[in-house]
Amino acid sequence: MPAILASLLLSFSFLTTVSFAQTAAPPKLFPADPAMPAVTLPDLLAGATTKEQWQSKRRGEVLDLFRDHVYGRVPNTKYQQTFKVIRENKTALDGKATLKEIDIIISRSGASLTIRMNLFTPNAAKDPVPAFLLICNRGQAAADPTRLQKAEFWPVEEGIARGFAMAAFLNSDVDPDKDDGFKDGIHGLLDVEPRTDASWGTLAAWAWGASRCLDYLVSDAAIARDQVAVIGHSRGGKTALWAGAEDERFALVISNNSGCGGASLSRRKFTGKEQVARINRSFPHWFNKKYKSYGDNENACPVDQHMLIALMAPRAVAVGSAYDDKWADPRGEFLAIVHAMPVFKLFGQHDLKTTVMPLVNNAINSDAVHYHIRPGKHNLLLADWKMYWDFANMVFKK
Ligand code: GTR
Repeated sequence: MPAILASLLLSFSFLTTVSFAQTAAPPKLFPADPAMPAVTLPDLLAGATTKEQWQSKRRGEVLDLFRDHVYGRVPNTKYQQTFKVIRENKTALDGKATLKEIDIIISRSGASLTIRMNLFTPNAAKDPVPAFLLICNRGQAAADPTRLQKAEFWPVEEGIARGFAMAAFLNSDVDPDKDDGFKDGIHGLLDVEPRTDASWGTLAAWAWGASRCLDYLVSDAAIARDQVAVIGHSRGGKTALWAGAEDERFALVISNNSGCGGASLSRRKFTGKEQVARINRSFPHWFNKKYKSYGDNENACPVDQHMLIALMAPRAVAVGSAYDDKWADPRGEFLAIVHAMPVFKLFGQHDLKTTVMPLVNNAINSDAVHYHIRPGKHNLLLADWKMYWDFANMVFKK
């Protein structure tokens, strides 16, 4: 039976059983929903009542639906992959870290593409450490390995101080963020067969790139290979979710302010939030061709984004919203988690125990699921990272 979003109606009640860490900021609730049509979500479980049924059947069906209707399929083209450590500095960050600059080279038929990944690991660590891989959609300045430019977008110094490895790559290395008919980037290298309605778009290409970085990370002795998190903001957050869906080696998947086509439920339609028609107009290359048919026709799509969150189970997933980021629909991001919980529960994990958003500046954590909303604008800030690091410590039992 389709799940009705009753919670849309009671989003303002005070029945909070939420456990949160109160901060100095005055308690503030996210405002009530604007008027919108009733929302009925597609059925997530489709009769699956055990984790075995989910894993052996329903998970694959849902993954295929997302491939065919939203993000697209990676071609089966054969390629070679090599890693080259271009530079290594064992005394980076005043001796606190080792920096490796790694080229991940993908080649086919004499042509190649290089993804540069920068990786800082803490020198104080005796054992392999959890790693955070940032999909950086803001260019080199936001993920600067020289640390001459220190952006909150990639707070390496703080991450290292907390004992994490911090890695980043530029999405543009994998596929430039432009609508060029899929001629450049990895599409130019691997799209050998004619493209179809289901062929991969640019978000899927970036997600694939994250997996190539993971191929390296799991081979590095400084990294705990079963504790790698993938994190992205906005278009990078959409990408992180799809990377986590496609590649179950990611132990923690973090979507920051990912909005439409990311964590936010597409069927929640109101003026002031980005919707499927608009995102396809603005960014025609991000999704597959089929997804275009769901602009102003969301109910015809066999999936909604709660099903994407559910694909992470039983691994950990974190979603962060910003109060002023109405365009991304923070409540839609929260409700996607709420409606993904039935799958986490199949694995014996605890429920969120609420359908009410936490107060601003607060987080809700269950065994494998985290949500927070912070004040301010659309951005990935140190405040967000701190929430994700705290959650990672819970998940990885540090
Ligand atoms: C916005 C876009 C979003 C989001 C964001 C970003 O303009 O509407 O879907 O991806 O850009 O990546 O910064």
